[in-house]
Amino acid sequence: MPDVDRNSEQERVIFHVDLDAFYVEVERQADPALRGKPVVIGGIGPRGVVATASYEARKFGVHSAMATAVARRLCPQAIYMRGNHELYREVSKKFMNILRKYSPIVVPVSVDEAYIDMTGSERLFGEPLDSAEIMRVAVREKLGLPASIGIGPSKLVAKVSTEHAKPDGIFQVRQVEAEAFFAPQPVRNLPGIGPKAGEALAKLNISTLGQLAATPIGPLRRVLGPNHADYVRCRAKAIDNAPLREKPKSKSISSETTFATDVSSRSEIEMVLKKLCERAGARLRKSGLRARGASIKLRYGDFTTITRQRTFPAAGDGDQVIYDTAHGLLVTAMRQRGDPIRLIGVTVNGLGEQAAQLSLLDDNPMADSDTSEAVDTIRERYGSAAISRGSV
Ligand code: DCP
Ligand code: MG
Repeated sequence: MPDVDRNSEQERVIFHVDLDAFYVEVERQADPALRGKPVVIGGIGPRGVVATASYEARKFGVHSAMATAVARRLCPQAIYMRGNHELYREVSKKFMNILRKYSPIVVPVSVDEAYIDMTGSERLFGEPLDSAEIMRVAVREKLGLPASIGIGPSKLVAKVSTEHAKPDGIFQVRQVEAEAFFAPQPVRNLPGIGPKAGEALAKLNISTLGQLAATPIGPLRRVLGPNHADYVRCRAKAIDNAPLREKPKSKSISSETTFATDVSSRSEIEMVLKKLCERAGARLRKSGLRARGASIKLRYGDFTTITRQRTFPAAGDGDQVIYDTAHGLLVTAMRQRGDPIRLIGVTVNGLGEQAAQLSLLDDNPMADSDTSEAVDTIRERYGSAAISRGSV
């Protein structure tokens, strides 16, 4: 992998913009009484999961993806509320449109996060630190929301910079200083290094990005995989030549797990299924998309694998509709074959921003199989008397 050519054209100027405590700040716009207080948004039932927490609640250790029950122990004084995802999607669109006033190249990466190519924009908006401040003020004035901006010569450096800008700030790192800026940081700060890779690297006594960058490729290939190792080590040196263009949107989101030993207890399988549904649901909502349906995958002890798919009654992004659908499929599959299960997975699919509402009364009827599946789902939820098809 070549080093960055410092004599090549002008260094790119990439902004990574990320709203602070997005769901919370949107709720605070609607209800100013929530300002300055610890607020937690997410599932509020006994098995709910935290979507996000205000910075006041984060001081107590509350964070995204934590069980709400744990959050309640850490920060009982916080205000707990369910989110309004429809509203967040609307605000997200407005946010992206504000960013588009500053550059033709704006690449949204999640509901509240985008990369912007600001290369060559100095004549229009001034030096990067100044244009970033103009942008932050615009977001604050038009939406009332605090934003943080990381500035770098690549998406990677800009994204890592944002973490240092948060909350409500700007942080710039230039290419000449990027490797030194990365070196002391924990490996987990590198986007793409999750808990598993973090643990694997810890076994090699690698805890910082500087150590990772200096490790011979052989041992790294063993723990990170032959293809991934070179890529990760390059990024640890803050080298990233990836173009800004949007990567093709994935049409599905999956989450699966392999049991330590094959399991046949229905309640145990249901518990895991619930977790997988919540995980897929959180990723779905974070992406700002809705799904049209879900599928489950079951692998038995003898490695035979089945998948079962069903369409939702209406496009959705809630844990409940995902779980209800996946659970219905599981029950049917287990009735057909009760053997111990080795692996279980959940996929939400048919993702889209405007995923159309499936309506049984639609003038323009959907494919019959979709109708049947939607009817099946409603029957399962409300009993078979709840719905019957017009022609029956
Ligand atoms: N989100 C979610 N589940 C997660 C992570 C995020 O539902 N596991 C939602 C809630 C967040 C929003 O996506 O408000 C944006 O995610 P961020 O990671 O940007 O988190 P925040 O904007 O809340 O906080 P910050 O960016 O200040 O760290
Ligand atoms: Mg955010």
